Amino acid sequence: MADETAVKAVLRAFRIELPSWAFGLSGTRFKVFGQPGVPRTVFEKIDDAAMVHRLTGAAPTVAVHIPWDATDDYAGLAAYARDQGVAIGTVNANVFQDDAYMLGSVCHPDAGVRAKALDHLYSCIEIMAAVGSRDLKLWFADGTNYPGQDSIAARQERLAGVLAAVYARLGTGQRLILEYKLFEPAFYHTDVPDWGTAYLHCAGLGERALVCVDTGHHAPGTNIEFIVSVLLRAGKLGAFDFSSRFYADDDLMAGAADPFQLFRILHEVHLAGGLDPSAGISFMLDQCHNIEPKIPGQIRSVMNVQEAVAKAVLVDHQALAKAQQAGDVLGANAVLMDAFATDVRPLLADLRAE
Ligand code: LRH
Ligand code: MN
Repeated sequence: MADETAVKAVLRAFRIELPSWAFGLSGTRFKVFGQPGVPRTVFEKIDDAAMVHRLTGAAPTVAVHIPWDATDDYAGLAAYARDQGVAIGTVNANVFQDDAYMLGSVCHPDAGVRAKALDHLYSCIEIMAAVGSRDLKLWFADGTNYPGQDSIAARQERLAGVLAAVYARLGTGQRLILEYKLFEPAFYHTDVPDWGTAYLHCAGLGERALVCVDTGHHAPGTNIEFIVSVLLRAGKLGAFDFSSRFYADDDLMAGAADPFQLFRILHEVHLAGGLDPSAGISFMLDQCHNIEPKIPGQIRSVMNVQEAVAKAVLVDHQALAKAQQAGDVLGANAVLMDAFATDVRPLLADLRAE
C-alpha cells in the first residue's frame, strides 16, 4: 500500500477548480432561497473562492460562466483574481437562457439562431484570451420534448458544423471541452446526451477537443468509472464536473451522496496516471448550495474530493494486479475496500497544516 508520503505528494499537486456560480444564489424551480452575504458581482464570487483556496490550499482557480460573470474588463478581472491569490480557469459558455434558444441553440433549425449562438461561443474564446484561460467548456441544453419535434440527424449535423467552427477559432494552447447530459431541460431527446455522442464529436474535431464527465449527468445506475476508464484509454477525458446526486442532476456536494462512487472514479483516474497535472485533466466542482452555507459547502466539497483522491492513491496496485491475475475475486475486491475504509482525514489535516 502506498505510504503517507506518496499520498501527500499526489495531493500537493492535485488541484480542484471552483465554479463561480456555486457562491451565488441558486435553487430549484420551486424556490431560490436568499442567504446573507451572497456575492453580488463576479469580483465578490472571486473573493469567496479565494477564501476556499486560502483554507484548503487546493483550489487556485475559478471557473466562470458567461454571461453570469460578464464584465467590461476581463484583463482587470484576471488581475483582480491574481491579487486575491487565485486565477480564472475554465470559461463556460451559456447558450441556454436567451428566448431565442427555446427550440435549441447550436442545433436550432434556424440558421440565424445558430449564428447567434456561434457568436457567443466566439466571444467566449476572446474572453479566454483576455483572462489567460485554457479551456472553453460547452454544455448545450439543446434537445426536444416530443417525438417528431425535429430531426435528430439534422440536429447532429448542425451541432457538428458549429463545433468545427469553434474548434477552428481556438487559439494556441486552448481546448474545447464538450459536456454531455442525459436530459433536462429537454425531456424527449438531448443532442449531447451521453459520453458516446460527446466522444464522436470530439474525435471528429481533433486532439484539443475533449469530453467533460459531469457526475450528475447519467441515468441512475450508470457505471461512471467505466466511462472514465474508456475515455482515459482513448485519451479523450478532458475534465470532470464533480457533484453528487440521489436522483437526477441534484448538484449536491461532491461525495456527499455517494463517496464510494467518487472513490471508484478517482481510482480509475489514478490507475491511468490521470491525477498527475501533466495529464491535463481538469477537476472541477459543479454544484449549487441551495440550503447550506455556500463557502463552507465548497470547502467540504474540496475536502471530500481530496479524501477520495487520498484513498485512490492508497490502493495497493501491485496486490490488486496480483489478485486480479489470480482470479482472486474476494482478494481483489478487498484491496480496494481496504483503501476505501482507510480514515485519511488526519493525513489531510496534516497536509493542510503544512
Ligand atoms: C448543466 C451544467 C453545466 C453548466 C451548468 C451550470 O447542468 O452541469 O456544466 O453550465 O450546469
Ligand atoms: Mn456541469
